[in-house]
Order: sequence, then C-alpha cells, then structure tokens
Amino acid sequence: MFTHAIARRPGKNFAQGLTTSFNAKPPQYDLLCKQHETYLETIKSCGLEVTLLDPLPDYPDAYFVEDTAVVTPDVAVITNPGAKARNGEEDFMAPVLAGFRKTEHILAPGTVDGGDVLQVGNHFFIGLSERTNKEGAAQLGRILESYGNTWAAVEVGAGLHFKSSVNYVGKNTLLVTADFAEHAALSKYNKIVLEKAEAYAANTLLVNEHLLMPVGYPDTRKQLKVLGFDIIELETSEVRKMDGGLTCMSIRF
Ligand code: CIR
Repeated sequence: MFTHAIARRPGKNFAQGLTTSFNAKPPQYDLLCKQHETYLETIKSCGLEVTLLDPLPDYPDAYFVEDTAVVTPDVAVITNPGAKARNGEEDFMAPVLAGFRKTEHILAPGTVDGGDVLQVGNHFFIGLSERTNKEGAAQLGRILESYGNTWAAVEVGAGLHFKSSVNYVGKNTLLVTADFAEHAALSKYNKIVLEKAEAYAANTLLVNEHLLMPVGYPDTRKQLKVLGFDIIELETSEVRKMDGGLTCMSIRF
C-alpha cells in the first residue's frame, strides 16, 4: 500500500527539456500545469499524501521526478541520471527523501534513471538503456539485494526507458509492448500485449487499487477493464510531447 508521493511542479522553461517527440503543435505550459494538477488531485484521491516541490530553473525536466530515485520500504536509492542535462537533479531529491528513508547513492561511472526500474513485489527489473548503464544497474542491484530483494537486468532496445514499454498492473500481470511479449525474463507473468498503435499506454500507473492510464487507448482500456481493474483515465498530451508519461511525474512509496 502506497501512502506518499513526491512530485515537482513543471517550470515555465519545461519545453527546453529533452525530447525526441517532434510535434506539429508545441507543448503548452498552461495546459501542462492543468494536466499536472489533475494528476496530483487524482493520486491524492487514491490515498497518497503528496509532497510537492518547486521547479528547478536549471533543470527543465525536473518534474519527471521518477528518474531521480528508486524507493522501497527499506531504502531510497538516489540515482545518477544518465542524461547530462538532467544530471544534478538528484542532489535536490536526496534531502527530501532523507526525511522518509535511509538513502543510498548510485555513483559514477554508474548511471541509472528511475524510469528504467520496475518493481514487482520484491523483484526489480532494471532496464539497460541510453540512460541506465551496466555499472549503474549492478550498483542498484547490489543495494537492492542487500535489503533482501532480487533483480534482473533487461535490455531496453527501443524506447526511452524500460517503463516506456513494460509496467506492472497488479494481479501478476504486466502490460507490455509487442517487443516484450515473449521476453524470457518476463515469462512467469501474465501479459496484456499492447496494439502497436497503443504502445504509449504501456506507461500506466498503479496506485494502490487504482490504475491510472492515459486517455485515448480504447483497446488497452477494454483489455484492462475485463480483468476488473479500477481505471482512471488522465490527459497526458503535453508531457507526452516531452517524452514523459504517468509514471514519470511522481515517486510513490
Ligand atoms: C527526458 O528525456 O529525460 C525527459 N524529457 C522525459 C523523462 C521521462 N521520464 C520517465 O519516463 N521516467
């Protein structure tokens, strides 16, 4: 059961963040803030007490707080984010999480983005991506093991982060893109495989018994609904333009 979340307001310069999503329509600050506010209200209504931080002017992507830490019931592991432009955000997250947990740190040359780390019970999948390297994954794995968890590294291939393609939705079930449908490391889980056109819906967030998913993915919604999930749909158009989604905007614990 999650009780807390940490989030950060987007700054006015958010459109200077990293993105590979080129859109005809540029991202809108007012709309982003509105969608972010609705997101916060929703996770509060799912039972989370939210610590809301101010924007970091030097880090336009800092509202994607997920990438700066991996929090378990025992420890908050402060990451070493893999993108140069984002490296340093973690220094602002460490003191906040120190108020809730013992902290440990990923150290260079290891890099980890929290978006690559998927927790399923006491097992952690750590995606190897352009942001998370083998050294970072091994450091994180060792820390997690020391608290009685298990872990496995998984090559991410396409997509920004592991959780851009794979998320746990409860009931021993993973929501996966076609690339991961037959992946050996995921073989012991039931899977909902996304239609290619709905791949973005993989970034779906489980908050206690509620499942938050982006608006506009009817096939995925239908498949999740059949399994009896309580689904809440949220607008994510503006974060999507910055390569973000629902998991990225909070750290839950
Ligand atoms: C970045 O490229 O780092 C940001 N524009 C998006 C990060 C999204 N974070 C996430 O998926 N965990």
